[in-house]
Amino acid sequence: MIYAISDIHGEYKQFLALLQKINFSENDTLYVLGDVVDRGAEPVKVLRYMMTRKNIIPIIGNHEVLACEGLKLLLGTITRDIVNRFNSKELEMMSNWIKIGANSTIGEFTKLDSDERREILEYISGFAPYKKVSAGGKNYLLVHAAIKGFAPNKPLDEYSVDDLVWERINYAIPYFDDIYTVTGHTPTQKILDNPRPGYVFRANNHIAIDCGAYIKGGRLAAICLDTGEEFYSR
Ligand SMILES: [Mn+2]
Repeated sequence: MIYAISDIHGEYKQFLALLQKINFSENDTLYVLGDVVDRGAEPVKVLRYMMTRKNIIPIIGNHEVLACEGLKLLLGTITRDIVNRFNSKELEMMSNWIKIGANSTIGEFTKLDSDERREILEYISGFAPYKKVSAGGKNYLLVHAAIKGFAPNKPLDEYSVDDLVWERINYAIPYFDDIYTVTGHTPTQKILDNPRPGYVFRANNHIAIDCGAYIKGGRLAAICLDTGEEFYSR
């Protein structure tokens, strides 16, 4: 079976609980739609688990875009006065990243030895911008946030990563007639007039699967792309 989950945000225990609920095995494929890192307590633990599974395919989120830049600055020896080595552009970048929850990622990352840090950074740098998947007779586009500046005839490869990870999507307008767009980025608790906040939201060929794992009372969700079935960590 093929599954998609999104916005794990360091919630390692919920991630393992959800894998157990879907009986995730070597014969399955799991797409992770970005924002693995930041906010929750154990983002690096989640990454290290993902790195051991070839059938887990990561797609980049806005938090990984910032992590790729920020973690690069933390590859060398970590000293108390490390911030003094940053130029003003780097300081601004780090401060923006910390504002959206980077502390847990930085905390775990800086405890690793330098080889492990390099491996983690290399892994995150390889996250795909999007994936197209067919399952159960349906076509899916898996992307973290939205398609900024969407034009029906523009090839997906012509959008930048930033076009795909930051924008708030408009669920009222479908992108495609024959492709379901599966996204995370916006917890379904924050979708206006959503009858089922905190659960998978479907409208107009959109499927929103970020159910706010890091939010109090939220959860991590998986959908099976073959059957449409939903699974929750709690
Ligand atoms: Mn996001």
